[in-house]
Amino acid sequence: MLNNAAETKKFKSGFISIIGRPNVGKSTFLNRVIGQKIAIMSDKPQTTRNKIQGVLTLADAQMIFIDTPGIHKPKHKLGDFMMKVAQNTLKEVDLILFMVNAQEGFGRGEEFILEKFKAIQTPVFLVINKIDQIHPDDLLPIIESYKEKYSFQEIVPISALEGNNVERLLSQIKEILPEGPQYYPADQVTDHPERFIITELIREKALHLTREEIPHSIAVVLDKMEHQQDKDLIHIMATVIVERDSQKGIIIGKQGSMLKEIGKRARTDIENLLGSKVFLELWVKVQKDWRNKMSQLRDYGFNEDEY
Ligand SMILES: Nc1nc2c(ncn2[C@@H]2O[C@H](COP(=O)(O)OP(=O)(O)OP(=O)(O)O)[C@@H](O)[C@H]2O)c(=O)[nH]1
Ligand SMILES: [Mg+2]
Repeated sequence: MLNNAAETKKFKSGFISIIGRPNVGKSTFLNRVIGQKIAIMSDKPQTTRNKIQGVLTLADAQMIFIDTPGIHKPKHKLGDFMMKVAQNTLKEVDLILFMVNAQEGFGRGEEFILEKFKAIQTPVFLVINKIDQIHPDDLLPIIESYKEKYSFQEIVPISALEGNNVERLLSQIKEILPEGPQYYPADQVTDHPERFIITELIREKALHLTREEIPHSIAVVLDKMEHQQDKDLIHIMATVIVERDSQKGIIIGKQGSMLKEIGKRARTDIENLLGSKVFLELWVKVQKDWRNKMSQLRDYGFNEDEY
């Protein structure tokens, strides 16, 4: 039997949870690593609601990243749910990436998260993101201040947006992963079905185009997805759920202009995702107080049992 280098080098794999306060850039990092948009991003806090796995397969390793909702103090049932999702992933992973924003100092939010780490054995890397936004001289003091707070296995400054140092972080991650199997086929980049990503892309456009009061009041449901062979396109029908009539008005916009713009932008992303022409039909519906009603949350894909 041949015993060449390739045979002696064992395959490594593992689960890596990305944890941090809202808006620090967790989803941006995930998309950058995967090289494809699987998690929506926005400048509004609490963009990510569900746990999203992104899979990176290399010749000698597979890394399964888990993007989580930003950790914060819950104000309503949806917030509770999001916190639970973030915390439950901590225990069972091989590595935690604790992401912070280089522009913001250490605060109560960070302290709250570090407290959670003390109860678990999982190694933690501190990832200082958005270094493109600070002067290089300011980096060392940030690193020093975090060193005192917790014994991180590594401290890695990056820019998820511009890609600085991301490769280095990946090789450090590979370093500490255990030997393990290839859990997913090499061409699979996420565990989430296309249907979920489609509704998320629509939600993202609504987030981007509307102001503060809207973002957390919406959910998107996919009503129909059908391949129309004769026209060689995919017909998608989806409903945007809001909490109040006034919000419905905002989402629809003047003579339907807002909804049209949301649809136009979402369609471009969905076409990229599916690699096909898409006809997107959007509807808007008011469902009062949906965020506090657990049964409705389930209808909209927030399934606690999965976590
Ligand atoms: N300048 C800069 N902006 C970044 C970087 N990474 C992310 N951002 C921006 O920060 C904002 C938040 O990014 P997200 O990836 O949605 O943040 P998140 O941590 O997933 O947020 P939640 O899902 O709400 O917890 C977006 O506007 C991003 O474009 C970075 O490295 N540099
Ligand atoms: Mg996110």
